Amino acid sequence: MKHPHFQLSTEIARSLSLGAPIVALESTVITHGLPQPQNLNLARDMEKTVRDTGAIPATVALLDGKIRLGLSDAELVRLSESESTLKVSHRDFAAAIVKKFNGGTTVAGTMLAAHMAGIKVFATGGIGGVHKESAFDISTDLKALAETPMIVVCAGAKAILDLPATLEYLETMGVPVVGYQTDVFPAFYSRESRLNVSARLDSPTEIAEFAKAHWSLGLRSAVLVANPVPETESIPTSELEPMIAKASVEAMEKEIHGQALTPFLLGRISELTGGKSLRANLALLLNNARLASEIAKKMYVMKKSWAM
Ligand code: PSU
Ligand code: MN
Repeated sequence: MKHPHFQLSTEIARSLSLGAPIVALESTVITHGLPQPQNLNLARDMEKTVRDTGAIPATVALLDGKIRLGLSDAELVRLSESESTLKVSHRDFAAAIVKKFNGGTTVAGTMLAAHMAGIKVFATGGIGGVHKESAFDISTDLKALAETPMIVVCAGAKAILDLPATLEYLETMGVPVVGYQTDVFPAFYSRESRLNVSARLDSPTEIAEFAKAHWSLGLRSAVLVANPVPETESIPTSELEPMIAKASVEAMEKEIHGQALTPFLLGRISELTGGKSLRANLALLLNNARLASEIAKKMYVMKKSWAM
C-alpha cells in the first residue's frame, strides 16, 4: 500500500500481496494496559503465538509519527519502554503524525490502520465500551466496530464497564456478538456474566463462514468474537465485583476521566487481586491470538470464493 503516513514491514507488505493469513495486534495493551516488563514479554508472546499457529503477526503502532504495521524486536522494546507514548484512537492519529510521536493503538485505532492496509482479522484482550462512571464515556472502539468490516477476537468487554449498555450499543449498531463455544457473553477476567451473545459458533470455520455471509449482505460492521478466558485463569465475578466497585469509586474520587480511566481501573484491579487479574489478562490475550490465527487461516483457504 502507498500512503504517506503508513510504513509496512517487508514481511507484512509481502504477506498482503500474497494474501497470506495475517493477524493484526493492538499496542495500547503494550503502552498503557500492562506494566513493565510484562508488556514486552506479552508483545513477544502474542507474535510468537500467531506464528506458532501458522499466521503472520502485524503489531500496529505509531513510531515517530508513522503508522507502522509489523515491528522489529528492537521496535517492540522501544515501544514498551517509551515513557511518553500517546494512546491512539481515531481522533489521535493526526496529532501523533504531525507531532511525530510514538503511540499505542487502541482497538479502534488498530482497526482503522489494519482495515486501510487490507487485514481482516484482529486479536485483542477486551474491547472498550460504555463506562459505568459516566454515561457519556463511550469508547470509540464501539464506533469502530460499527463501521469497520473485520473479525475482532476478544474475551468480552472488561467487567469495569457497563456490560448491558455496551451490548445494547452493539445491537443498535448491528454488530454481531459471536460467542466462541459459549452462549454467554464473557466478562474479560471471568468466563461468566448474566448476558448472552447474539450467536454461538463452535469452530474457526463457522466463524469465517459467518463473517463471509455477514459481509455478503453489504453490511460493513465488524464481527465481534467473544472467546472466554481459559478456565484455569478465570476469576469468579462474585470475587471481582467488590474490587471493581472499589476501583470505580476511587476513580471518581480522584476525578480520573477519559483515556486515563481504563488504564487506572486495570492497574487498580491488578493490585487488588494480588496480580491474579494480570495473569488472567495475559492468558486471555494469548488465547485470543491463537483463535484469531486459526480464523485467519480458514479465511485464507476460503478466499478464492470471496467477493468483498
Ligand atoms: N484490553 C486490555 N488492556 C487494554 C485495553 C484493552 O486488556 O489496555 C485497551 C484497548 O486498547 C482498548 C482501550 O481499545 O483499552 C479502550 O480504552 P478507552 O475506554 O479509553 O476507549
Ligand atoms: Mn473510555
